[in-house]
Amino acid sequence: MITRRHLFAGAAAVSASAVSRVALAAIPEAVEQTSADTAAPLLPPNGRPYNPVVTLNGWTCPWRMREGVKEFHLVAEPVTRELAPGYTARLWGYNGQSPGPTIEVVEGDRVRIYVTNRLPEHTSMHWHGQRVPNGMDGVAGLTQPAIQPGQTYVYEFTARRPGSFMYHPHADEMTQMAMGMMGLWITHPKGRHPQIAEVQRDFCFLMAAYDIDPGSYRPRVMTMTDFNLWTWNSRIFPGIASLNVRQGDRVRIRTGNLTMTNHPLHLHGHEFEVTGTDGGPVPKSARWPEVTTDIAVGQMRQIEFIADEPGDWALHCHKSHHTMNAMGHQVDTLIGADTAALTQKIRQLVPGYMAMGERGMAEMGEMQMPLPENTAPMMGGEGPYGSLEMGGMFSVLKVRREQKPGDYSDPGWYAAPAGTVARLQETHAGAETSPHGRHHMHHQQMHEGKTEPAPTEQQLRVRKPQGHEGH
Ligand SMILES: [Cu+2]
Repeated sequence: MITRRHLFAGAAAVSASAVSRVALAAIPEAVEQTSADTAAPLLPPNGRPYNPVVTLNGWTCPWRMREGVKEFHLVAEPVTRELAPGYTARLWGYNGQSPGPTIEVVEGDRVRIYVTNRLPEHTSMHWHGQRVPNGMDGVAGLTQPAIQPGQTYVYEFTARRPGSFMYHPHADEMTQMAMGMMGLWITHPKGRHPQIAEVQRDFCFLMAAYDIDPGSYRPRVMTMTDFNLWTWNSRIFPGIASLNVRQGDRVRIRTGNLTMTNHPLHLHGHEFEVTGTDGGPVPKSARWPEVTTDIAVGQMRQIEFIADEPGDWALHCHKSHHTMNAMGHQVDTLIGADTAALTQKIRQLVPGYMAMGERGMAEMGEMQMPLPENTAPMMGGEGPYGSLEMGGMFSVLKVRREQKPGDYSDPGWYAAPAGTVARLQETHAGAETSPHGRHHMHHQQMHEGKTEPAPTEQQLRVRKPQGHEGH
């Protein structure tokens, strides 16, 4: 799905006569991606060797090696991004996608990046976290003039420090980041590095938030805090690719936060360490085990762990509103309210009206309510045991013994060995749904340390008047 195109081939804004043939040849062609699928890791065709990353629902930008310099071409432009199957947004991004392609280089590489502006307003490019000459820092007005529509600017520097970085505009930032303009930059270490481990799987994604009204396509850029779409690489669950690994792999996950709030990233089933930030590798003596690490606005974190527990393990933001999709936060809590009479009245005015959540919100996950065109259910995602009732910043780490080295394909759902899945406690027919029956079972187990046969209805009826704490 990667297509190549010549820079000025389709750009009517620039007249061919204004640019000499020599100048045209000097600019590498821009490579465009039209798919939101996770691309296979890009094995370096030249230059120093490295172990490439996998960008979730993204791809790595190919480069041209020219006289020892790695040349990339990024085109800032309006894009159509699939947020989840059947749900698209009109964003701004680079080379056909939001986020833009991941740039991967090696410590010590000389890098030249052409940035072409095809937006309706000016932009610039900032290389977040990197050591660069001041004039390459990309702050419009401070270190360079803004890149006007139709213009191409060239940035050139040496990637001095290995690590996980980002790129994003530093011009009308509020609009341009709210529209999805961002990308990852990975500088791999040159040879072995004392603080950077060799890993078998290296995943990366950026956190971005959007405010898109259900049924519409464009983000509201004035929103400051009340976003309704919490994305990883401009994807929402169940549209976010799973992280598929082989049991025993050392796994690295690099992520950066370009939203307006912090995200506590939580992994199930394993302990990890934060091995690096956008400031560089964390010394081994300064690492400690975690299962959740908070990622503040403008920060990057890289976490590492040994994936030694087979299964389907949730990886998600621990803010529960960030694992939901487009929802109205003005919805009143109706748990315990009898909404039937109200619903009847409103239905006379609005046919098909449904009151939300009188037993909690879980029913919303299962409900097949007609949705407006182009939106996602607030929460959903079918798993092997039913709806996950999740959305937003949620994915699954799939650890499999059979997963081949270098195979990133989705192995499907985990087939748990018999006897290892939480199960329904069989009770006497009818007792299962009785609060008195449940209470009685629990009480008996606590005292006798073993499971007794469920009490009969007759026994329950006899015992009930004597009472157990408040019944
Ligand atoms: Cu979050």
